[in-house]
Amino acid sequence: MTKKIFFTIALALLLVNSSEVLAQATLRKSFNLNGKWNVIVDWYGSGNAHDIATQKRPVTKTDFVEFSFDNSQTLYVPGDWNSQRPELKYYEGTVWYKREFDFKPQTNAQTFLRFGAVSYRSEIFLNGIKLGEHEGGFTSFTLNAARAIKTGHNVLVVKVNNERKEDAIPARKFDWWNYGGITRGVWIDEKPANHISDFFIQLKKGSLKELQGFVQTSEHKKQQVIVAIPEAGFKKSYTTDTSGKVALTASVSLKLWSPENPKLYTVKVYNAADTLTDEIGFRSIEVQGTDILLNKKPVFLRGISFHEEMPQRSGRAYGEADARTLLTWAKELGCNFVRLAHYPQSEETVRLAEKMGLMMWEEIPVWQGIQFTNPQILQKANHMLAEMIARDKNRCGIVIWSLSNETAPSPHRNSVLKQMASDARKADPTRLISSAFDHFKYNGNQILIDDPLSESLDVLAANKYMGWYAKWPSEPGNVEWKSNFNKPLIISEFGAEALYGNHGSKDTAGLWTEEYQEQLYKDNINMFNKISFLRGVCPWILADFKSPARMHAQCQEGWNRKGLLSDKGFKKRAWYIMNDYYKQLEAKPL
Ligand code: GCB
Repeated sequence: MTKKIFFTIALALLLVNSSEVLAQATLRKSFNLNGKWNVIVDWYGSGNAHDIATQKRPVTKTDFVEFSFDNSQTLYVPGDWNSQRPELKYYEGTVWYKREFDFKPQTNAQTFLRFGAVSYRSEIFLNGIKLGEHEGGFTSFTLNAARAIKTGHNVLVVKVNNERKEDAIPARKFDWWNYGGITRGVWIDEKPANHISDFFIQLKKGSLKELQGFVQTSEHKKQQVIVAIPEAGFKKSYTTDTSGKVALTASVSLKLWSPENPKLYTVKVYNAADTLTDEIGFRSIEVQGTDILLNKKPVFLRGISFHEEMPQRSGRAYGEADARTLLTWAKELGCNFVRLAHYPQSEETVRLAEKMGLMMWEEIPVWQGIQFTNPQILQKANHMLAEMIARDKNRCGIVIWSLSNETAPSPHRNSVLKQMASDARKADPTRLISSAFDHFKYNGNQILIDDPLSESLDVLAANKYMGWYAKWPSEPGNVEWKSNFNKPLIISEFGAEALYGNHGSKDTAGLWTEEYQEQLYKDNINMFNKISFLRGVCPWILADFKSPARMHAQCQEGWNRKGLLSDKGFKKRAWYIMNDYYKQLEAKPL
């Protein structure tokens, strides 16, 4: 890569500001720009950014202006375009979005534009001025709008592109629908010039009393900041250094958050000009040998994975109502843990899961086929990781950050992921780090975990489809798992496809039937019961989900059928097997 290209990329990534992502709608008063936006579908990618962003109109008869929002079609924001208009169902390309709004900036305030997620690339123009670009379809980002916002009428134009590319994350091939669009909310945040631009407050790893974190102010000067948890009688003043940052340390006595008692406290962080208020829980999460300890007690993660998709609507899930549906299913299944697959999901999902007492695994979409030999990949992946941690670091429900899913060991892959593990630990020393593996060694009926990345992880995670993609080497109960590392293991995926209502034999003649899936769940549970270092299970997946990679004519038709629930939310037979297993686990804690 030439120096010039490197710096162009670095600049593009720097145009967005991850640290300001923290200030979500719940923390300060924001003005949302959700609702109907005008759109131009740019089928051949021939739209001219300048003309569209400035809304250039022809003045003379020979002025050549083709793309116009005047009388254009509309799409809802938040919303994927695929489920809103039939002709966009499979669309992969560019759509230009426009929203006009009236605005009166507060005196002495700084104005920021915040996007919950735009899939996958975006360029943002306010009143014809380009504010920045962003790459990555599932993380929040913020842009300083000060140089473009006006008192009165404003025009916001966003170019959105969701083409799959080799050097993207995820790359060209993935097993879910490539929903495009402004898929989460858009907000304007107003902040005093000297505001709290970021803060982190959690319990120190392994401690039930010591706080760890920091407060950062936007003005880089020495100043006083205060952290208060009124219900716990805690209030402490800190002095920042000349960069406006101070490390938080304090001893506190708090009721701990747990799935049984998901206690959240109102926390206030303020300086002379600004106050942020959040609901935050406190718990410790650590690993000791092969145990995962939550608040110092061994815990077994009874999990389920889901995509950010409402199967009954064949579209992305939005907002709290959809999150509640998905998470209520997870609770009904008997879960205390969810894997947010395969990317950071909405802030509403994360906040609600925590309130409902669900621990979370959150991951970035480093999913198979990633170009690890490409020197830009580490930078892109790390940027996504940083944005994920920036938004969710105060959510105690999140216990694991995951770096990747099913990446084949190789020198490049090992070094990129190792670096990411170390960067994630620096950004957040309080949580556990994992990565889902699918490469193992076999020896007779033995499955060995020897992936060299394991050294850098706290929790090992195996995606293993015994009975579906992998043949049983012996009776399920005789399969032996071994690990070269003294660390806890989560089976982060297993399962089989079954078309709801398709009945037949439970042996291989009955592939795609509920009975085959049900037997496969029984067999896998039989195997799990023999793994001494198993500390969590996470079936793939809560509900059938849409994937153009799945085209079996009778059984799939664009759906991955590994759901325990059908595309209409009906329970398949395997649901009840998993539900019984979780009830048994809950009845006899570790
Ligand atoms: C996997 C992937 C997941 C797929 C699943 C499947 O290993 O992690 O994204 O959807 O298998 O159904 O094959």
